[in-house]
Formats: sequence, structure tokens, C-alpha cells
Amino acid sequence: MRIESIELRHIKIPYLTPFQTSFGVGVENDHTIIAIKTDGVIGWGECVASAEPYYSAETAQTAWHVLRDFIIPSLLGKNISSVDDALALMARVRGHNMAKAGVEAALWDAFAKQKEISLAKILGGTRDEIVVGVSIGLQPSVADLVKRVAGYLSEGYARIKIKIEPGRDVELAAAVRKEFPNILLQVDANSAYSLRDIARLRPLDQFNLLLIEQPLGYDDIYDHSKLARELTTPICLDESIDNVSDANVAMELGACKIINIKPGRVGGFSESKKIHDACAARNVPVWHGGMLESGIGRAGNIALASLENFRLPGDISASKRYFSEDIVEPEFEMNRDGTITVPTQPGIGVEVKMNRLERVTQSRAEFKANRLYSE
Ligand code: OSB
Ligand code: MG
Repeated sequence: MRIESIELRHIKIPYLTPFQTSFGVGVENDHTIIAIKTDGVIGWGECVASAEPYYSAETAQTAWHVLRDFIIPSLLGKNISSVDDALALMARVRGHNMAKAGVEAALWDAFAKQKEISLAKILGGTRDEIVVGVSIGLQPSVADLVKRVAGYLSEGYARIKIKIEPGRDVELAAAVRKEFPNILLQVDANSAYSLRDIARLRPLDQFNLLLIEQPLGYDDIYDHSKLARELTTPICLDESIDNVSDANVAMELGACKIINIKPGRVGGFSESKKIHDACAARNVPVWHGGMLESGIGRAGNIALASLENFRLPGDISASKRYFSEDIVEPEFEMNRDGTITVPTQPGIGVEVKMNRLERVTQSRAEFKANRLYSE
């Protein structure tokens, strides 16, 4: 497959409601859509780096730079016979996992379309439907949070995740648990605590939480291993796990019992599969995280989450939980039983709505094999 051209589009799609975490507030998806033209097919991917370097070191601007100046030039005009070939071409670039993952996603889509099989199938997925939950940002009041939880539960979401931060933690978990004694409930701190906060985290043990996600530093696996010995609630790592090596270290040290996989954070579907397999070998469950993706990234998440060891509900909600209008059709919908059906059409399995994509595009550049780029 010859890589003829690669197009980048920096998009902005407003969220229906702001999404607040311990590290900041997001009001729109400002990701980069990547379209790769190869012989006869176009592959689509979404680079999930956002405006600010608060969740990860990457931003939309660093991703654009590294894609334009290093990753895209290494691929243009090349003949590749597998995604592995492309990974070898990009391997010199260190880090920049989100930039790499967006490109890798587009290439998987292109290969799947060429083979006329679904993305789920080419990745090794085994499920027809995936079980999904919803991630709820910090709300103006406890009453607002409980109302929001009730709304999502009535739509059928199979699991609720609430964001916490110091001072807004035990009270939130207590209120939601009191109102809904039997739901699957978990909390996500996005690295807002340190080991000194053990006393304020310990009361969370009484709420029968599925897990506590990333309580401590984004690069601190060791402290998580200490905290894990102090809590009964299982620790799940998100920000701390950038690759399969991190996953092995974390499991070996007893820093987590569960891992959240996001292809952007770990550098693509291939690395995601390695983590998935390493966890399966140790009987550690994984689940699929989310970056408030558009339908293009969401399609990839759903395909990946159809692999066997994704055993807990994902942060993969319906399009309408995020946006008034998505950039794919059909939009992703949730079935009444809290599942999303895995597309079976070739590649990502949904069509990109070009007119909608045009309207949300802020800037665009196309890079062609053997030609200068136009921006
Ligand atoms: O920590 O899981 C997180 C969104 C942006 C950055 C980090 C996180 C999140 C979410 C959103 O929780 C999950 C979703 O896409 O619905
Ligand atoms: Mg998280």
C-alpha cells in the first residue's frame, strides 16, 4: 500500500456541557483529524491531543508540529505492507504518543478497508457489543451531580464514573452511593492527590467502588504501589501507563489491579494490544478509557474495546452524550441494555460526514508524496 497523501484538520466541536476534571475545564473537542490516502482507500484517525498540556504533555500544536515535520515525512510515498512497517518508519520519533496513535489509527482503517473487514476484526476483537459507561465531570453542586447520574442511568448506561478532587471526593461518592445503592460506580482523580492524602482517600473504601482511577502523580507508579497497600478499593492506572513496559512495572509492583487503556496515551492500537495481552497473561482486567472523541476516534475505541480482556465497561458513550451533531453517520447510539454495537462494515464502519467535518475544521493541511505541502 503506497501512502499517497496525508491530510491534517484541526477541528473544534463544542461539547453540550463543559467537562471539568481536577486538572481543568474542557469546552470543546479540539483534536486533529488525520486522513491518509492510499491506493484506492482513505483511512481516518483522530489525534486526541487537546489545547492544553494538562492531561498529557502533548497539545494539538505539538502534535501538528511533530506530524508535519517528522512523522508525515517519514511515511509519504512509502510502500508498506502492514501497520508494523509504518511503525518502524516512525520509530525514531520518541514520545508523542497521541500524534503517532492518530496516524496508526488511520492506517489500520485503510488496511481494514482494503481487506474489506471491520476494524474490530483486523484488531482481533471478539465481541459484537461492548458494555459502556459514562464519565461525569465535576458539577457545580452535589445535587447537580446526583441529577446527572440519574439522567444517564435512565438512558441505560451500565456504569457511572465521577470525577473527584481534594475537597470534592468523599461527599460526592457518598451522595451518589446513597441515592443509587446498587450501581457500578467508580471515581477518577486525574492525579490530584499525593501519598500524604491517604487519610482523605481511605473513607472511599466504604462505598463499594469498582475502582479508584489515577489518584496519584501521572508519572508515579511507585507511590501507587504504596497506596495500594493502604486501600481496599482497587487502584486503576490511567495517566501512569504510557506503554507495555509501564504496565508490566505497575503490575509487578502491585501498583494497580486494573488498567485503563487509551490508544492515544499509549501510542496506538498496537501498543494497546500489547498492554491488553500483558494484562490478560496476569489475569488483570483492562477497560477502555475515553478522550471525549469525535465519532472517528470513537469508532476506533469501540473496535479495540471488542477485544476479550476489556472486561469492565468503557468510557465510550453515545455521540449525543457529547455533541449536538457528530462528524460521522450513523452516529454512535447506545442500546437500551447499556451496550454499543460494534460496527461490522469495513474499517471504522461509519461514514465521515464531509459537510459537517468542513464546518468544524479550523485549519487544514495536505501533504502529498513528492510534493511540497500546502497549508
Ligand atoms: O481521565 O479518563 C480521563 C477526558 C479527558 C481527559 C481525561 C479523561 C477524560 C474522561 C472522559 O474521563 C471519558 C469520555 O471520553 O467519555
Ligand atoms: Mg482517567
